[in-house]
Amino acid sequence: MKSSFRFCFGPWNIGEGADPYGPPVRRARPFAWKLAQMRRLGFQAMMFHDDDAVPEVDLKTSAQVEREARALKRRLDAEGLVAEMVAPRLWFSPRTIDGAYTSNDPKARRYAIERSLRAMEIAHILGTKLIVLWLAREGTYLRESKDCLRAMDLLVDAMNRMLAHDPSARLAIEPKPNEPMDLAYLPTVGHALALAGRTSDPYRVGCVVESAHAVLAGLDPSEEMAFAMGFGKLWSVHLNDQNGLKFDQDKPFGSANLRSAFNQARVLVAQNYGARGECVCFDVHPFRPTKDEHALKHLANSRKTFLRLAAKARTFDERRAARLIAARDYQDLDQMVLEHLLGS
Ligand code: GLO
Ligand code: MG
Repeated sequence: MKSSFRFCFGPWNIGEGADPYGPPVRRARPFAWKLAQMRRLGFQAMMFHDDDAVPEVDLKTSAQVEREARALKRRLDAEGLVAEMVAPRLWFSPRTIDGAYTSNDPKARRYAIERSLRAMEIAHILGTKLIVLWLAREGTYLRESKDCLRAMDLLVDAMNRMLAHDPSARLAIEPKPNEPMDLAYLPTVGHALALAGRTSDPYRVGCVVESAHAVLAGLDPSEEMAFAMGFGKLWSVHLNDQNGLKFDQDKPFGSANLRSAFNQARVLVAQNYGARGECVCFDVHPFRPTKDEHALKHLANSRKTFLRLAAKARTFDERRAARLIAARDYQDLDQMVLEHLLGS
């Protein structure tokens, strides 16, 4: 199916199925293989952690990092692909066990900022201005261990350093309420945008909304997207699904709640998402029992479901819906949505 959307995923979305209770269950695919699948699956862009782009980035000199990032850019160009964003992976290092920008240890905080500036260099070479900040360990297991007011100051300081480092870069905060931490500091779009307002250049600090993260916060993903759009700040989406308040499931888009997925597609279509170059990214993982030979289906299926739901959004009878709303006939409005999704 042809579409005007630019679709995107990250190398970590073709995973091997390890979880806290068991080892990998599928073979590890080299990066080149993942790259080669993209166009065939109808994807045009790739998301990168800094160390997806330059493995073991902490162990390399600036010159090495630059050389490897340039080589990757040539590979992307050759495949006709673009880099959507680069995200500093601040949560793997032994130095950030107790957090990165908000760690109580000044050495850890310094490392986090230096590493983020490096990630920005990589982004610059890969030709993207979007830096995604998923603040994985900026939170606590026990609230008494950190001071929230101070944590906000530290987050603002870190972002200001990044904004000053590259005046053309934009920071997209990816809010999430929990996992890996019990309690995260920026759990929702509202928190992220409020903090953006305290930075030195609020216009360059926005959001990426992940469906599952909104569900984990007890919120409606399409409303989180709309809220960010209301500020001109929905710069990316991580579409996926989540069956209630469980571990972070990253299910295929629409898998748990088709109606919620429809509402997400509907708000994106209605607001012409993508017209300013935004990508439709899927942050999805295969179910653990998935066999090797089926290990790309979650991506292809998420894309297919999104396109089907975008078409449903376009064919939704808005005039009839408006009449039912005017008559306050929400019973039939509800049924109209269900029948539209069920098809004839
Ligand atoms: C985890 C996040 C993660 C980020 C990725 C980019 O819950 O969704 O997948 O999107 O690391 O920063
Ligand atoms: Mg995500």
